[in-house]
This record gives sequence, structure tokens and C-alpha cells, in this order.
Amino acid sequence: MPKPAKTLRIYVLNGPNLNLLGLREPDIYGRTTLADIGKMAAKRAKTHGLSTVFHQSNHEGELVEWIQEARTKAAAVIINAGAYTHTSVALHDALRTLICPVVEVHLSNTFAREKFRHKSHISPVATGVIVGFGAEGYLLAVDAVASLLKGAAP
Ligand code: CA2
Repeated sequence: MPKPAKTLRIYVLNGPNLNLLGLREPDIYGRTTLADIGKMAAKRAKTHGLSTVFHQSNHEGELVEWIQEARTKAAAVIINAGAYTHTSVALHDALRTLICPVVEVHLSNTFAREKFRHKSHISPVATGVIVGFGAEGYLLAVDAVASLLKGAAP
């Protein structure tokens, strides 16, 4: 008997302070909360026959652990590493061990902001980068992942 195909899982990882989304600085980051984004991403993934595992942490090590977990449990990773994007060699090292697609997302256009936000330690180990489209960027990332995974074995 052939085994039923498993739903491919996308890990959606969020870094420091993103838990404050929708609650502070709506002029920069919008009014959508991270919980809203989680629901929207899950809904969009479902339309592609995919599922999401959605996490946020203010701790670099916890993000590293989820990335390591993704090596065996995820078909793709979408990551908004928040401020760790610009500082974290640990996240860079963890992400470069993945063989699955990695999409880096930022709500704001980091290149139109302060110079220290122009450098990303994630981009060199990402398959692609989506910046400046607000919460919609996460959905674009889900679509991109779905397209990359099309034809992948279950
Ligand atoms: O634009 C993005 O998505 C960022 O990753 C957001 C980070 C920032 O450090 C990056 O440069 C760009 C900041 C996330 C903090 O989010 C807040 C949300 C509401 C209120 C305060 C912070």
C-alpha cells in the first residue's frame, strides 16, 4: 500500500520585537499584528497544499534551534530575523546548513532606512529576499516557496 502524501511544512520564523507588531510604531510597521500574519500565512499556504509552523522569539539561540529543527522537519524556511538580520553570524551559520529554500522577508524597505539596516547576514544564505511590502511580503514568500517546491517529492 503506498503511504498517503504528507503535507509539506514551511517554518516561518520571526525575530526580536516582532511580537510588538500592530501595537507600536504603526507608521513604520503597519497595524497588522504578528498573530494576524500567522493566520494569513497559514491560509495562503493551505491554498498551495502546504502547512506552516509559525514562531517568534526575542532570543537568538532559540531562533538557531528552530533553524536546526527545520533541517529535518521543514520543506522551506521563511525568516524575518528582525534586528538580528544585521548582526547575527549565528543565524547565518545555522541557515547555511539548510538544503531547503530559505526566503528572507522584511516588512519595511530596509534599504530606504538607516545605513546599518542595509547589511544583512541572512541574504547571502537565502534563496531570495522580499522587502518593503509590509505583511503582504509574508504571503509573497509563501507563494515563492510554493512555486519552488512544485514538483518536489512528498
Ligand atoms: O522591516 C522589518 O521587517 C525588520 O526586520 C523589522 C525589524 C528591524 O530591526 C529590521 O531592520 C527590519 C524590527 C522589528 C521590530 O518591530 C517592531 C514592531 C512594532 C514596534 C516596534 C518594533
